[in-house]
Amino acid sequence: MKTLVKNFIGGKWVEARSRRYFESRNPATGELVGRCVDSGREEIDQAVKAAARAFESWRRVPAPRRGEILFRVAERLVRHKDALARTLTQEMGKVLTEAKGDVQEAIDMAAYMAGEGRRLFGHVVPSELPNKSAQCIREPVGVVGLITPWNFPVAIPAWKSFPALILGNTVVLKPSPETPVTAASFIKIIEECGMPPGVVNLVLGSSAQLGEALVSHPEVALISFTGSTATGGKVAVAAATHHKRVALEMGGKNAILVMEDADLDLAVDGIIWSAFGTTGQRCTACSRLIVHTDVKNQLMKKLLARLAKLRIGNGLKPGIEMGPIINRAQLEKVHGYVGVGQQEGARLVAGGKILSEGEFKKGWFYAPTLFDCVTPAMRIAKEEIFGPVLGVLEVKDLDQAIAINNEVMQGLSTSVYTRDLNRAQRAIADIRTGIVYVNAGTIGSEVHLPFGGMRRTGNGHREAGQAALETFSEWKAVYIDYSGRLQRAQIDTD
Ligand code: UN1
Repeated sequence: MKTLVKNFIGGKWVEARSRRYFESRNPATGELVGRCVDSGREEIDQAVKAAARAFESWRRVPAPRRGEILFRVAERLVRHKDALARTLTQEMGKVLTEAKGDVQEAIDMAAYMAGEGRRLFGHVVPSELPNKSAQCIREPVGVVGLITPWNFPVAIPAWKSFPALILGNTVVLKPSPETPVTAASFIKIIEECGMPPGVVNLVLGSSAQLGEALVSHPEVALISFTGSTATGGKVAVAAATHHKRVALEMGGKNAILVMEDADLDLAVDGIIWSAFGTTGQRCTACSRLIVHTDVKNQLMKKLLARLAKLRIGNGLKPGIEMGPIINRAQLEKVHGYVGVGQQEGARLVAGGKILSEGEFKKGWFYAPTLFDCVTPAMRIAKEEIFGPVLGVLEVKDLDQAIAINNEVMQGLSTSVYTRDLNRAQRAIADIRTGIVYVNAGTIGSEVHLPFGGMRRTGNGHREAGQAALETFSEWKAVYIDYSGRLQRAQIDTD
C-alpha cells in the first residue's frame, strides 16, 4: 500500500476530517500512484484561514528575502528534477523528457521570480504641484486561490504561485484530482526550502465542491484558474458574485499555417511535436493544420510517414514519443470527436481508434489521428478536443489561412511556416492569438514572456512574464507633500 498523501495546511501535513480518500492511478498501467485525502469545504476554510493569518507577516518580509526562498526552491527543484519528473510521468502519463521539461519550467519560474524580489519596479512620476512627490508601488492582493489542471502538474502551479509569493501574497493551491501526488511532491520541496507556515497551503480532493468553496470563500481575494472554458465560465460567474478578481486561462484551438514556400521537413517536425506531444493534451497543442494547396499533398505524405513511426506507450520507457490519455472519460471524449468528424464528412486518414491490445491493455491509449478535408464550420475545426487529433484544412493563400485561423472562439497560439519575411511579418500583425510562432510549432512558451490568449481563451490576464505581476498585485498611488501647506490638486494651478 502506498503512503497516504495529505493536505498541507498552516505548515503541517494533515488528514481531512471526513476520513474519505481517493486514488490516483497511472494512466499507462492502471497502477496505484497514491491514496489521497478527499477534502471538503472545511479543509478549504482551514487552509484559507491559515493563509490569511500568514499574510500579515509574509507581506512584511522584504521582497529580496522572499526571493531568497524562491532561489532555494529553484535549486532544490534542480536536485529533485528527475525524481519529480518520474512521479509526474507515472501520475499523468506524459513521456519522461516532457515531464522533465514540466519541472524545468517551474525551475525557470522560481529563478525568474526570485530575481524579481530585487526589482518589483513601480513608478516615480512628477507631481503637478511643487514640493510634492508621487509614486506608484505594488501591493499584494491577499490570499490567492489557485485552481490548476493535470496537464502541467508542476509548471502551472509554479507559474501561479511564484509570482504570487514574490509579491507577498499567500497561497491556497487546489490541484486537479488527477495529479495530487505530483502536487504534494512539489509543495514538499517548497516546504523544505524554509517557506514560513501558512504561506503556501495545499488542499486535495476529488469533488467539484472544493473549487467552489475556494472561489466563494470571503477571505480569498483572487482566483487564478487554468482549465476548460466551461468550468472557467462558472468560476468567472461565481467570482463576480463574490466581488473578487479572477484570472482565467482556458481552451485553445491552435493552428499551424504552412505556406507554399515553407521548409516542409521543418514544418513536419513542428506539426508532430505540437499536435502529438503530450498526447495533444496541452492548451497550446496544434489541432488545425492550415496548409496551402500547392504543398498539401507533399506535406500529407511526409506527415503520414512520420505518424506511422510514432512510438506510443508508457512514458517511462526510453524512446517512447507519445504516452496515454489522462483517463477513460477523456479517452471516450476524444473518440467521440473522431465519430463527429466522420459524420461531418472529414476524411479519416490515420488513427481514429482506441488502442487496447497487448502493452496498451491496462492504460488509456489512443492512436495518433489525422483528418483530411476538414472545413472551418465543422465541430472538429472549432472545439477543443484535448487529444491526439489533427484536422487538415486547405487554403489558397496566406490571407485565407489567417482568416480561418482567427475565426474560432479561442485565441491562444498560432504558428506560421514561411521563408518569406514579408509574409511572416504580415502574419504576426494579423494573427489574433496571444502567442505567435514563426517557423516553430504552437507549443514551447518561455517563462519570462506573457502566456495567455485572446477571446474565450482568457479574460485579459496573462500568466508568466512581467504580466504575472499585474495579475497578482494591486497598484498603490502615494503622494508625499513636503511643502508644509495645503496644496489642492487641479485647483492651485497658478
Ligand atoms: C498548457 O498547455 O496549459 O507553451 C501550458 C507550452 C508550455 C505550457 C503549456 N510551455 O506549451
